Amino acid sequence: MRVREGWLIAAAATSLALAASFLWGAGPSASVTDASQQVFATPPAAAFEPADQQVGARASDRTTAADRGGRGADRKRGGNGGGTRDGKPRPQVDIAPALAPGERPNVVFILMDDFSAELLQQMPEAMRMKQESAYFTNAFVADSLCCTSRAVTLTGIYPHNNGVSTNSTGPDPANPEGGFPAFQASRNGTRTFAYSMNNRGAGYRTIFSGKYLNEYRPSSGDPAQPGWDEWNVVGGGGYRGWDYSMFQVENRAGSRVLGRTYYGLEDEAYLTDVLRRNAVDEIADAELQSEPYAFEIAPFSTHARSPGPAHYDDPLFPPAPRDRPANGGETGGNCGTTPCSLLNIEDLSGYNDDQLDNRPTYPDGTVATRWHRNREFDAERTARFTTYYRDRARMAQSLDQLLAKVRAAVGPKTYVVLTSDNGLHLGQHRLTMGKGTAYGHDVGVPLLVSGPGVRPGPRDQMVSNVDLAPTFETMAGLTPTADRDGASMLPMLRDADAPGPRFVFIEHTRPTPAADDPDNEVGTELVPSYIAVRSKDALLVRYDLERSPDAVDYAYEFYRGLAEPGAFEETNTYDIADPLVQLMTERLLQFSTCREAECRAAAR
Ligand SMILES: [Ca+2]
Ligand SMILES: [Ca+2]
Ligand SMILES: [Ca+2]
Ligand SMILES: [Ca+2]
Repeated sequence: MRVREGWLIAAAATSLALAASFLWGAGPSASVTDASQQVFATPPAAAFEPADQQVGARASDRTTAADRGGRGADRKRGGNGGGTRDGKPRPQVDIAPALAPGERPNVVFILMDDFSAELLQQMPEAMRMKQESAYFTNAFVADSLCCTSRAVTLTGIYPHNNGVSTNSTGPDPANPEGGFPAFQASRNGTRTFAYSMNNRGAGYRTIFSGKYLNEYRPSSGDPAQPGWDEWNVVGGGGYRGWDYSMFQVENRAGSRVLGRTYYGLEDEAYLTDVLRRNAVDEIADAELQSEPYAFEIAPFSTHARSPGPAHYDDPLFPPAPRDRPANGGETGGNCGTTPCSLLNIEDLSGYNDDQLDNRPTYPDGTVATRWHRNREFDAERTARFTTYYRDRARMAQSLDQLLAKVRAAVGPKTYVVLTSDNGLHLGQHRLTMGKGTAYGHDVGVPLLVSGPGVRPGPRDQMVSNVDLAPTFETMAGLTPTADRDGASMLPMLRDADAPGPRFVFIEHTRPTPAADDPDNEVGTELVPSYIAVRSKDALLVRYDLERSPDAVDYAYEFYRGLAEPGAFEETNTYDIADPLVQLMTERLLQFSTCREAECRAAAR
């Protein structure tokens, strides 16, 4: 077994860190208050190593053992957990300097997996990033299912327009309902933000690392995916954390095809760590190039492992070995900002909430059959969910270490965007582990953005992952392509008071069960198909309780007061006479068939 990682020698990465610390310690960002007045200063050429030295080092180091490159570079650059870039206090920055006209910034996009919002506060580096970022308190995903969400993120197009409704092909391979086959069947590969930034004159170098789309099962020699210059994508097995293959783009006889590298069971092959080392090396190299870059890093954490454990003692949510309890205890290990013992699942809003008053209702007021079980979780089940919660917080620490290294490696012309494809529930609403609902624990995600011209602080506009692709395009100076359903968030990043959407839309198709779907948790499978609209304070869901695709049985849930701290979807108060229900029903119907500008108008 050969482990290949670490593409840049430690010395080269260290010199870049020095250059970055020059910019942060004494650069133009030190006391900037007005974005419009600021442009970048060019760092002195002497701060960088000659570029040819970097390239040579990178090429020659490709096949050396694990620790030579990435890990060595990591260690020299401050160890795990981050902190300041060079040990000095951070400069007091009101706002990062804006770009000069025509300057093209870089974009690093970190997309976590099944990461529920409460985990963010366990991550010390994420909390530091939040201080320097625009952070959205109302960020949602268009569906809380991995593949559907990721297809929306890549394209800025809703499932009903991009053709990816679920994670899996489904019963008819000729008409795939989801997964990579559906993504491909609808020709989404050339509709991604990466394709746009690469091919529409902006000239970006585009890089992808980690988890791409469900049922993407590459083999060595397969053609590369359109739009991406570099590709470090995990094939099957990424959910276990170990024992997986990664595929890179290689040139073979003039063709861009995929080559495969296997990673085994050693501690250092832990996937989030491999992605961290890859990210450091890719960014160190890309920051030195004249062309701008867009880099999506998509770890599999904090998704549950699937199918079985890679090591016999791996828990369902497998943290890096260094973050686990030393003697298998419940409360030890590294949960980040608080001891693991303080994390208890019962403290999350809506845990074990009785569902009798949540049952959907028909417009005539009749109550429908509830769509899930209403069994109260006992002490044993609660203890198990608490164990999962703590292991997820432990898993989040390696994400945090990745984030720290990324933030240390990027220069001031680079946006860093941190979010997740969906959340997760573990006993809230008496739902056993899963996602897929329209409730906040599943569709609400963290969204932090730092970078040039971004004014730090909270944002309360209603934004969706459908808005990410057009945001990245406008960051690159492009007009979003005409087929986008979402809108750029860039004006809100620059000005917290910029007008933004008032509604986000969610659409979920109950998947045809597939045995190998990593999301086929019981708590996901029972969720009926629905469409939903969410405002700051209210949620309207229209379920189709008839499982057959040939018939419908619409019933509704409506919740308000959700803007209150700690509020959750507690009691269904759907009433067709309620003017807010009527307004949101109107929006929902507009959304159900909208395309492009119609979708953006419905959200305003
Ligand atoms: Ca996911
Ligand atoms: Ca390119
Ligand atoms: Ca139906
Ligand atoms: Ca209730």
